[in-house]
Amino acid sequence: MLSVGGGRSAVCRAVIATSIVWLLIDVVILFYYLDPSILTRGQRRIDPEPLAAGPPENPHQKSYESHAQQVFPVDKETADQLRKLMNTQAFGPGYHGQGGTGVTVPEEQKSIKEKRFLENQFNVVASEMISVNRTLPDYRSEACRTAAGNEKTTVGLPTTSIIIVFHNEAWTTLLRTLHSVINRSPRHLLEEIIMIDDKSDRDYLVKPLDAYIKKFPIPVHLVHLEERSGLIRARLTGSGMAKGKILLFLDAHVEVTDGWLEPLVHRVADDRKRVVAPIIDVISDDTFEYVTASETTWGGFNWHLNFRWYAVPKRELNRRGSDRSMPIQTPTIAGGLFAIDKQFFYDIGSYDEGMQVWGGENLEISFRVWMCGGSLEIHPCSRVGHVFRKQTPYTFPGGTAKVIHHNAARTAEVWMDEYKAFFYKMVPAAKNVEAGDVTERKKLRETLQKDFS
Ligand SMILES: [Mn+2]
Repeated sequence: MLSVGGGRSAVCRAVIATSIVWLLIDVVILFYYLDPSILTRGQRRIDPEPLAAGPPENPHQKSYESHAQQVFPVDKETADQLRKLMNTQAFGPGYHGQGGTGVTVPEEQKSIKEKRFLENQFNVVASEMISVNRTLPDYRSEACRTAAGNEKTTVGLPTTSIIIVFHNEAWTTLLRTLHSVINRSPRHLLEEIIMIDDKSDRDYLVKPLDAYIKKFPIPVHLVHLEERSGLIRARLTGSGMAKGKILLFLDAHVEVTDGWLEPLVHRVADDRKRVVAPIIDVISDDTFEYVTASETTWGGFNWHLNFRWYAVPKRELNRRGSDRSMPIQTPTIAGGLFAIDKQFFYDIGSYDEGMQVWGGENLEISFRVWMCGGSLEIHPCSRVGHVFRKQTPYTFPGGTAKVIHHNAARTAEVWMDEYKAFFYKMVPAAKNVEAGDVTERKKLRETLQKDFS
């Protein structure tokens, strides 16, 4: 028995050592491709060589073992999971999608593609074919590039905490979000990235992700919520932890582009009552092609209290003049991505915690910002691509309509005075939905003493 046990443990040790070495090699390859020169502006590193087909044999397994455990202290199961994930994940050049191009999944993978589309309501197979470090062109207008060149230095500007909430996000889209932020943001403007896992039930988002984020060259914090909390409470958990002066909320399937962060930080730093969003470009949910959106679109809403994009009217274009680098003042923001001064965020009542899950909170904060003496802007010099989906992959407890009506009714009850009648006229079903207790929010409005007009 003893000798059998000893043999087994020797085999175990060998298996563990081999896994760790493979893992270490993967990590080395990964961070080789992660751009270290984040302080150099305007230079995009061109990846020099395609990925090697596989790691070479390593005769020094022993010495690597302790090193690997220091660099990447994970148990064997996590190491195995990570190795599998990294095999599905593209890092360098030689992969599809470089320069923001789209990919077509080969015919023989069509059925897998269609099946896996349901995982996140976008083409996961295409996402896996594209490098998490893929290159993107500089989409900024000439005016923006000139403005960036003339702008006073970014040294001395406040730091930003980026807050990303996710639930069952795909591994590659989540990583591409992180890699693009780290590759394309000046290090001295980034305080940290805070990730809030709104109780995902996918294993890879727990230990493997915990291990992976430790290797980034900036602090990345990851909190796994114990209960499904919804976007609002999850974001509030993130903002409560933030050490930066500016909060920047980001979606979990985005890619930021060159120079995206500086204009947002400048505007908020110049006036802490400005809430500033980038232009949200479109990453195709099918091919992952990066498609630029119009620079003259702003956020509005209809009387169903749905957020809508509209063409910027003449009066705002006239106010802005011919300068294409000047921010547009927008009635509402899409809510997925925006920067806000942390203190101002709390001064105006952060978010309405009576709202559920997701949806409608962007109109509530938009109304509140304008009514409390702030303003909302879309900055045409900051561009972030977002995977727009045709339908949500998530389930809403009690039904989507009920949640959306509940949230919208709270906005109407607290902030819209007699205009709320338009909403109830358009959405009669909302009358039968319990809006819940809005006393606190009404009190907040009274304190802030403003009117909806
Ligand atoms: Mn999204």
